[in-house]
Amino acid sequence: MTGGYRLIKSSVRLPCLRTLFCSLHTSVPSQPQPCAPVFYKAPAFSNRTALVDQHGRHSYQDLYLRSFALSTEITRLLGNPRNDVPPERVSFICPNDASYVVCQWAAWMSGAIAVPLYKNHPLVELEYILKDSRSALVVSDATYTDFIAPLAEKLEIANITVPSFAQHNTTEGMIHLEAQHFDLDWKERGAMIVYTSGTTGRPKGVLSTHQNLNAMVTALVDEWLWTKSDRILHVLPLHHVHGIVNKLLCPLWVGATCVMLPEFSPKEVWEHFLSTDSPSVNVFMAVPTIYSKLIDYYDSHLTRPGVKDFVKAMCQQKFRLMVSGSSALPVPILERWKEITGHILLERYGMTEIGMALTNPLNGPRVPGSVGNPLPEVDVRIANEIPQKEGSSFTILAQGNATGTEVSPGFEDREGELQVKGPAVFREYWNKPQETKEAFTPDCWFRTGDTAVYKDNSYWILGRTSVDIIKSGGYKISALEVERHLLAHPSITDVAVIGAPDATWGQRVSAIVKLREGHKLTLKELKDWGRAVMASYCIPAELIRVEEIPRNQMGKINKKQLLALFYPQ
Ligand code: MCA
Ligand code: AMP
Repeated sequence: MTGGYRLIKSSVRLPCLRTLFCSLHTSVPSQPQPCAPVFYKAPAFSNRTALVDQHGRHSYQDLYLRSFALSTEITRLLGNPRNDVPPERVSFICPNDASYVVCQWAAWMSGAIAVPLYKNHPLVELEYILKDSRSALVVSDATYTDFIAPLAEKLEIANITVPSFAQHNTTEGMIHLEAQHFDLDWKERGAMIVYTSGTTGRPKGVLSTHQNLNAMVTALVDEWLWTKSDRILHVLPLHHVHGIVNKLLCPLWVGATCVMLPEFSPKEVWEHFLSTDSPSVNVFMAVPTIYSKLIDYYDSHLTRPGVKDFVKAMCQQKFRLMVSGSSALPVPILERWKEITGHILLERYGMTEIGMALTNPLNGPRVPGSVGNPLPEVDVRIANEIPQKEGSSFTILAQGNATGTEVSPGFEDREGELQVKGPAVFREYWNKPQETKEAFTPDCWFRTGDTAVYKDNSYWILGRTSVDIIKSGGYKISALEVERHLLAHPSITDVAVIGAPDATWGQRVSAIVKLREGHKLTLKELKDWGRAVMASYCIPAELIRVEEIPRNQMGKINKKQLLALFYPQ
């Protein structure tokens, strides 16, 4: 079945959790299947704390049982999953708390593909994702029901409301596990669709299978030595791989604890870092912008002599690992963070389509500015495309895996496109066979679109091959997509969007616009207008008004020239 449900409003009543858990416990196969989802592991961790959020502590058992209760509601609507029927898409919208895990696990327990929606996206963006993914159902935490229900109704998509954890009450009851829920061929089954911007067209849904997720998680668990005594502080959005896989699925995989904040707040992060409560957080991961904002907060609040020493001592004593990724970590941020906390940030490189590919070592020297070497099971190469009459071929400059990299003779220190192969590489752009085909070389290497070089025994990311991809605060933003939105503004006749360099954000979205005759537009007016149509991080942070946007004879804009003109380095 692909969408088309009439709106069904219902509220999930949850059974007596302890009784349910006992009954489930015996029903789960003792031998987990290859690539089974993370919830298979939960019964083994039982009463351990899986998550701490604004509502309190949630054990693995709690999460498992609540997910199971929700999944029975989902399968009541969508039918039981089968190996011979493609999985439905279940979208969900939640705060950053335990309800997110419950929705994700429930979708998987129902054999569906989980499509996480971002709570701060405007409705038009959510509408695009619901339609593009052809979601059969949208599950909302009670906090978001009023927001999403009218959209679900308009699109004729069923909508279930899950009681929020804050108002959660349980009723007595008993559910028996349907054996077929656990008899699925998980390996090839679609698990998750995450939307990502590209150089052309609207955002694409990256479909990862359970095997892909399994590979992403196990590589990190093995490489960074996750154990169940770890406790990670989670501050990232939950519609991207960094927040979903690295910071949530990894701890849940090993029985560790995820301490989740509703959103990033420098003050609250520092409070956790400096708290003397036990058990304390010992792992942290973030995008460079977050480290930059934490440094700003430190500079304004924590630099008194005694406090400075306390900060350093606490960070050194408490943390075993602090990671940076999602965009290039400027060396000054790495150095300042080391000065403040005594920690050398571990920088790694990844992408929605492939999970993590390259990492500096957990133990061993971390090279500032470099992203280290391939993770286990990951093959990478640096290649240059040679266009042919038909198709193209590639010159291989360097190729490697976790055991080492070989540089082709004569190509030392030469830069090219980073390409990746391995079990974590996604299956397809959802419903976009042509885009999927174009994303791979004829010999099946995924083309990242990042320029890289291998030197001094390490990989270095030099930037994107396309100027139309902007990275701001760790978010990937399509300049062309922002231009498409801005051209719909009644005062704008022509526009070029570029990524202006920025010490805190990596890049800022800067819009160079030509206004209609007689029209005026301030940045504030543009931002206010933008909020209804774009995610907040896509809205231009700068507005430059020009008489004419320079174009060449072919009518093309040279964005590199525009950058040099407006943002000379
Ligand atoms: C917020 N604003 C931004 C961004 N975030 N502008 C540009 N870029 C951004 N990323 C704007 C807001 O609209 C607002 O504008 C102003 O900045 C302050 O907003 P606020 O919400 O207070 O900012 P914040 O809470 O400090 O957010 C900054 C942030 C956030 C925490 C760094 O952007 C964030 O969570 N980024 C992480 C993204 C991420 O997880 N990426 C992973 C994808 P105004 O004042 O005008 O209203 S990459 C990935 O997954 C791959 C696999 C990988 O390698 O990891
Ligand atoms: P996304 O497509 O949102 O998953 O973002 C993936 C992109 O983030 C990659 O293609 C890179 O351009 C960028 N990226 C991730 N980690 C790093 C890093 N450590 N250094 C430089 N760029 C990075």
